[in-house]
Amino acid sequence: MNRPAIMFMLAAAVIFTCAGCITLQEKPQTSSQYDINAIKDAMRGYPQAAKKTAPPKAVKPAVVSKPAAQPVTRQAVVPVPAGKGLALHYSFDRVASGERKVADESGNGRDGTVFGAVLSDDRERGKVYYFNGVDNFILAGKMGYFSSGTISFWMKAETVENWRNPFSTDYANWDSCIRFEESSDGKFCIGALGLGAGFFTASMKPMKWYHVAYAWDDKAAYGYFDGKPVFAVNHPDPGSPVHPNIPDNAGHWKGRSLDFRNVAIGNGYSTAPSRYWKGWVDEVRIYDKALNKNEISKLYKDTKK
Ligand SMILES: [Ca+2]
Repeated sequence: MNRPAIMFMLAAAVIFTCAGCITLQEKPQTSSQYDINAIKDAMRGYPQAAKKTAPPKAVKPAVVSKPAAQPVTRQAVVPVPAGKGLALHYSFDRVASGERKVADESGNGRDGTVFGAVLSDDRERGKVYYFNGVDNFILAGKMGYFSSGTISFWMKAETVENWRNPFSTDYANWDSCIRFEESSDGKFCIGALGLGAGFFTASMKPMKWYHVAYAWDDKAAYGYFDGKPVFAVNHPDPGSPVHPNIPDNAGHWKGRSLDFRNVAIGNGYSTAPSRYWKGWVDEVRIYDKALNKNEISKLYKDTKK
């Protein structure tokens, strides 16, 4: 074969290869087989996950708004007795140790750091934090691995719209988290790859306080809304896929979901402004055990104002 012929074949091979790449990248993704485990995220087809090549690192915020003033009405922190399973507790009613801090009342010293969120007086609940839906959040940071646990908080949305997150266990780090999420049609759901997910409600309203709790043990995950159980789902088979557009199996993602690398209130998934909570959050708790139905009911009643 002469030299020009070889050059022509090499050029043709390069063109063919590149065309293959383009075809692969642009091939429509399908998500038809998905069910409750990928729930809302399957419906929107995970466009971010499909496009990304590697998840970005959690971003350390560079811009810090003026801190909220410490109100004189707040009380000194009195840690709860040990042994109650509380790993973190922010009532926002107590004075913290430093500027831009919120007090952890669990006794574990996990005071949060405030990034722009504003301490506010709520007509119903007293001291709560307001998040502006652009860049406000509170970081509790790294908390380690929770083989079983419960996340509980009160929330009030100023607007109910896609896809704002009041809480995440891994600030702005894409799928590597347990996160809670609202959508414009009034649904409120959880994203927790490898654990099991569900809808808390399909009729969420703005300017209304709701209590949310999500618990998990070694077998299943449980959702509660305003103190009542609303879903229970077994953890998916560790070898099963989590989503057509997301690599790695359920076992991999379960490990990611249970490792609380950077707990954040007021944000989830990414730093897109649409991911920040617009509204209020109060009485955040994380337990290192799965509270049962009766304990969740009591927690709801005890923290309802
Ligand atoms: Ca409060």
